[in-house]
Amino acid sequence: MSRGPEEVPCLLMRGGTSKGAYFLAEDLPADPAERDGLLLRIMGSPDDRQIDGLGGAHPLTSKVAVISPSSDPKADVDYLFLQVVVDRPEVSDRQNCGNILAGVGPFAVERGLVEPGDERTSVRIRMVNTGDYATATFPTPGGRVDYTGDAEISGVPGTAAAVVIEFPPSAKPLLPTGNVRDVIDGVEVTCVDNGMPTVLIPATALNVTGYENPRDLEEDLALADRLRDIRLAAGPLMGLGDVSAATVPKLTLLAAPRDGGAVTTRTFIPVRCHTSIGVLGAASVAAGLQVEGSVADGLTRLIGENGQGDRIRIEHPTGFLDIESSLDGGTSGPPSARRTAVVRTARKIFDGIVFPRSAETAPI
Ligand code: NQM
Repeated sequence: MSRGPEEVPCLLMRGGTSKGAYFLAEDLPADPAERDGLLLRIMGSPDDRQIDGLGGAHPLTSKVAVISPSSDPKADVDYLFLQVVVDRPEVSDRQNCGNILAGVGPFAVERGLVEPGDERTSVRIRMVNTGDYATATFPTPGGRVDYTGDAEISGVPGTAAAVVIEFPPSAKPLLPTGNVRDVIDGVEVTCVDNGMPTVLIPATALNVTGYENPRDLEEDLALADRLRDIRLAAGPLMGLGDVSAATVPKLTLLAAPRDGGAVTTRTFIPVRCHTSIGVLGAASVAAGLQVEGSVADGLTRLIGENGQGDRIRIEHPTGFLDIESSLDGGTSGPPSARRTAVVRTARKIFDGIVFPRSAETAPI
């Protein structure tokens, strides 16, 4: 069947607790501005409801993965993550996404970029946004991706096949400001980056408990002002420059755990409050909890104390996310991540051709 110039092959997938449109890079324009314009029209942005596109009217369901064979000998595929802003005509490549990452390995097998194993397949992924790497391993009995299984993740109903993701240590500093604590806008924070630049803030420092539901927190306009000011000031301190149009750094409010985990979190991404927590966001929180003297001191019940080994359970609004995380250093030099791993699930929802809204009639 011949296709029109703007009819694009697309796989719609749930990756962890997010949902996104997955594309082969060769099916999108090579020019980033042209590509982003097309993606806005595919996802239905800008529009609060994204009614005319694939997007789900929330940052967690307005995501895109662009995947191609990798020329890097350390990787099988390159994964570029793009956040399509719901209500503004913006597409950002300034953050990575560890939830959408969960679908990248299965997508690579579905599209023939990686030869599947008979039982399981491991796909080595270069995450283009950050230059970091990940390896995803998932079941492929008989050479086909099997999405069914008994792994359960908070925030997704039912069970599915486990996608085990391992992150080798990043070359970037874990504490991007060089400090264990910084005072920003009068508040003591810890800025950490274990895959996602994140500002850790004790919830009570911003006059909330940290146990509120995300909607109530989003409606707190005084809180929104404080978070915006802290974020804008944290960006340059973390080496990210002007972050006024970026979706990083994220801001995570911390409170003492209530359900057997290491800490309770409410994460702003960066305006909407996450209904759970991002994977790399959780990896950054887990690392931050282990840094001696961080603002998490006194709020966390850490591993070892509850026999979890290096598994750190991060509580969030809809349950918990377990991260395997351990650090090196700390006493002799700056701390760095030794190992980070997580179990996610993913599911192929729809494979087909997406028809973008026409450039003539789109509101951009
Ligand atoms: O931190 C949301 C998500 C994410 C990102 C966000 C993510 C991560 O839950 O790795 O997964 O922080 O914008 O999909």
